[in-house]
Amino acid sequence: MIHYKCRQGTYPSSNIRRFQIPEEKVSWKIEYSEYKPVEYTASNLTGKSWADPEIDNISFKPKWNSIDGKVNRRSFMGDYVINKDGYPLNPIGRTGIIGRGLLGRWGPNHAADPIVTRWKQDLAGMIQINKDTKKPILQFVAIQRQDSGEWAIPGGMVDPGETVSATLKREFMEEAMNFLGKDETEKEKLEKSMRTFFEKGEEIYKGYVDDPRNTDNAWMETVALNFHDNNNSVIGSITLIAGDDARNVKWMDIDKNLNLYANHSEFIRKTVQKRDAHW
Ligand code: RP5
Ligand code: MG
Ligand code: MG
Repeated sequence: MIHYKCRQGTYPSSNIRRFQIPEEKVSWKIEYSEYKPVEYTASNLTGKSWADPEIDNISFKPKWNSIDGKVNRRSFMGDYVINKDGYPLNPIGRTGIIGRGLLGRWGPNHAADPIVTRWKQDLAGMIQINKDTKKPILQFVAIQRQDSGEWAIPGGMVDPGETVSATLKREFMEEAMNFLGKDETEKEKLEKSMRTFFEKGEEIYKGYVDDPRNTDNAWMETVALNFHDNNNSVIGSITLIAGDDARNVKWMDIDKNLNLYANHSEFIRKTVQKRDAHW
């Protein structure tokens, strides 16, 4: 695997330019003495409960490559390297930025991505077949991200001590159902109605995410699961409402022209293969 999105131009929500790295120099194994990445850690990380302190803070004693109390510092990519200055190194290679950028954790930042799908139907309830591929068209619940304006899977960070399956359901309800904007009674009702549906997910992807926020020392990893509403009875019949860090939400038709945040299109393609849908 190689990363692209986290090597492009300006770092998100900043005017920091990434050091431009030719593809053949991405790997740490390749000597690159001209490499002079810019250091950037967003100032609003300081003091946040979800963020680590600076590496040289004497009270910070991270257990790299381990479950560190409630924080998972293990990588799906195998053990990552800690450089001579004590900084974890991105398992894919150079990104043109050192520090943490916008990410809270040094090393892996774990997320979960719920890929909620259904078959596209017409008003009469007939499943839509693509004329060329003769395969049924799959739709997934996509959100438009507040930060970049790109469409994406409604994923989010795994909170300390939280299970991945809890994150998948929570993030979906927050971003695609505006859970946080509801009162306690509504929240309870919604949570209950989603419980069974979110019990039977199928794993699609586990590993590194080519997220535009990645740096040489901090990066995103995810577990993506597919929850398929085969007869449009659970999610298919519920009104989607954008919430939290989503500015829009919709059922998006899937085909090979998808252009999503980070490498989310790749996760969707894998879902299509699994369901033998149109691409
Ligand atoms: C991506 O960022 C993951 O795949 C997930 O969709 C998302 C998590 O970050 P936030 O949505 O919380 O910003 O790398
Ligand atoms: Mg979220
Ligand atoms: Mg999110």
